[in-house]
Amino acid sequence: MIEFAPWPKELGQIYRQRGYWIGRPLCAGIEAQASARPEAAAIICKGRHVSYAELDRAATNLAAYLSGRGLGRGDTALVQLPNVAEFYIVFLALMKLGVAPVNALYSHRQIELSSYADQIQPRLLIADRAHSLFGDDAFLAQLQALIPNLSEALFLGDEQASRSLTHWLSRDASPPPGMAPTPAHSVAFFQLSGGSTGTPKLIPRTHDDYDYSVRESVRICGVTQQTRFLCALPAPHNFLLSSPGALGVFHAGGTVVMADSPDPLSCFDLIARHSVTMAALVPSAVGLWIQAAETRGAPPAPLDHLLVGGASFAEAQARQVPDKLGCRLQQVFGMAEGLVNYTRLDDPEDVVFTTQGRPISPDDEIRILSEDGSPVPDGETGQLAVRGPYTFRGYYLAPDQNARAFDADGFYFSGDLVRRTAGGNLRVVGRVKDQINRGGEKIASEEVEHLLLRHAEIRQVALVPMPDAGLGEKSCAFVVARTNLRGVDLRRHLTGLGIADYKLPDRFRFVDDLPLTAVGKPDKRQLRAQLELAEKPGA
Ligand code: J2J
Repeated sequence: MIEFAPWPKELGQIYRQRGYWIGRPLCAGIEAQASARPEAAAIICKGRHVSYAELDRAATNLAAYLSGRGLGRGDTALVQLPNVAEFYIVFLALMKLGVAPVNALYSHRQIELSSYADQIQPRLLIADRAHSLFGDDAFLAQLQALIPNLSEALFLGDEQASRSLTHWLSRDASPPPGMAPTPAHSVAFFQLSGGSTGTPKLIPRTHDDYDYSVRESVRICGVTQQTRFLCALPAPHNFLLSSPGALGVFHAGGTVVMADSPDPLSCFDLIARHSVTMAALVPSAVGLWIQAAETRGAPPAPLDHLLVGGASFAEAQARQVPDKLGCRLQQVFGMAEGLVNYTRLDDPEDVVFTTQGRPISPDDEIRILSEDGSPVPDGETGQLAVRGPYTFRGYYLAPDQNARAFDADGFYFSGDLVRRTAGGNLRVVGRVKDQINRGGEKIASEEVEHLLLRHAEIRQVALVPMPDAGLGEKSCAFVVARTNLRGVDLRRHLTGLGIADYKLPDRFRFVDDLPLTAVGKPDKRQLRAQLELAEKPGA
């Protein structure tokens, strides 16, 4: 069994009694649809329709192959696929087998993948030959040198049948004999943390807890068999997977329509072509859609429901959604660690436009705390702490980080600053975590700073958010260098180490020294203030 920090027994009992944890593995919902409505379309990907029966069949084929190779319950896998149907087929196959994957983002590169692999010690890698890291086997060999366990590798687009993912998905095989259902209280997969630490942390999610968040999201977002959901952000992201995401759509028997990116022109075309009814976007993409709607007209009519979350959403922009995009708005404030809040479909306009909603579960226990740890009254700002039936209890193998992120009662501190309205809805007003939210993509400042400090000529560095009209925030690195350096040298340094592009600082500022706090750390508040001042019109 994969190790994880469990919920206390008494709480687990309550969550079962109240029908939250129903002992169902994450593959069960899709399997039920495959028997009830085999011909219904589960996925539309680049014009290709994949029915529920085909989805289930292909996943079973892969599970059977992998089982024959000795993989099974308790093993782990590193998966990196783009937004294609195979992403869900692989996920379902691994859920059937009881193999827990990390689903890396397609933008991740050597640093991220090596770190994930190092943490989970996978036996299996599934990746894409079209990705720059996997055009040949050099990086695979590096991973294998790091992870002696890594014995199996399958690739989308491999020419050799034995290593081709497509080959094993399409080769008819019977379900592996003796494949007992995976215990639902075990780890189903690892979700990615946005993080605020030097190495990207992993979040073990159990079948029980994740399935509950998906089922409730389906109910709260009104997902049905008729739903056609546009997945235009990275498929592994928690928002797109479970809020209500593709798993929610599969649970309800609807259809997921895959897009490569939230680019409005291609998305509007997909909406028209496949009668998409629901989409999920980050605020920066909503901005692009509104601009496109102003010049070319609103998205096609079937779209009637837009979920927006992942980053701060300005009220003024929220108010534009119904008029400009011709659809209902539902705000989502969630996190891969667990807690998800939604505005409800029958909420008054004011709640929908000015808040990020309220928790999924009556047993999501929320505390909003002042700096001294005492609860703040409604309407006042404090740090969000939470525990509940689908909020994790610890990062994977990260005792030091866990000691900081949780209190003695098992409440997780998300690092968000929130206010609760009198009606019980939350407003996200800021954050205390050392993170940059670049259009919904999270950057842990410390991770980038550590990598920059590997440059011999850098003495000190501080990465801070700077306001950006399009993305909400971009990143700026303040650098104290020993010699004359240019931004391009440092970008090259980082790209050479192999980090995802979105983590590359958007701007470098070379300074003689950094302002320090009383305890001698870089004073990021002051640095942010400098940037905010510089961005003000007329400054
Ligand atoms: C402000 N900040 C927000 C919002 C998330 C659904 C939706 C989003 C995520 C997600 C998710 C925000 N307004 N509406 O997992 O299931 C910031 C907060 C939060 C962090 C979590 C889901 N919605 N945020 O964004 O794990 O700072 O999950 O703690 O990527 O995003 O990031 P992540």
